[in-house]
Amino acid sequence: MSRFIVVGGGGHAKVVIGLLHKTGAEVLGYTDRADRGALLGAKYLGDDSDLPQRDDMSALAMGVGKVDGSPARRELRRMLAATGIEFPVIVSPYATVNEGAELGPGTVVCDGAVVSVSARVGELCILNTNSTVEHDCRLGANVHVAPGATLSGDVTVGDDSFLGAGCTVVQGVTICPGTVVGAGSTVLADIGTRGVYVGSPARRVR
Ligand code: JB3
Repeated sequence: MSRFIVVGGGGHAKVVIGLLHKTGAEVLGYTDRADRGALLGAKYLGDDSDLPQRDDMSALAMGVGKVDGSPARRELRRMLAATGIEFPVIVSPYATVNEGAELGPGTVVCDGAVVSVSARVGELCILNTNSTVEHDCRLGANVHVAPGATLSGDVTVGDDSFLGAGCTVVQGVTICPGTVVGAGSTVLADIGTRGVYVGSPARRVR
């Protein structure tokens, strides 16, 4: 059984801890900048600085979430890679991952999420509750598909993008890295300039 330490102690960390419990993994605790109390029974272990010296863990999980187009999580993972400990894929037993789908290291697939046939998802992505990544989608690294968001077939999403809760991206659209799509928006055309896009059809607002 893998013995995880979760990096981060907020709401997303709690989701990840809950998923790990459901998969039967052991959670030794979490690291953060300050003690945020027990998270579903997982205790605070201090900050990240001790992680390279710890010999009691076999896996790390990224518990720091994202609601922006920032690469910060990827940079954090690169720093922690110095520990030599990997970030395995974490898939809820209540998610559906179909034939030919690929998930990169550290990607988290939450309850009710669907990854359709031959979709390729990069490292450190969050496929949040009830999100859908349809057939042949291509997601880069560190993409957050928020709860209820739907990517139709053949959608491409660049690194570090954030697709807000309940948004829809129609088939074949390509979204450039670092893009933020607002909750409930509908993306009908390619997005080639990073920024924040809102509305139906989604338009750049900054
Ligand atoms: O939208 C949904 C469903 N979930 C959101 C999630 C994806 O992102 C959620 O609502 C939040 O918007 C966000 O969750 P997160 O990241 O848990 O939010 P927050 O409460 O801000 O917790 C982040 C925690 O990570 C804070 O306690 C930070 O101190 C901690 N943190 C930040 N950088 C870090 C680091 N912890 C460690 N160990 N190392 C870091 O470098």
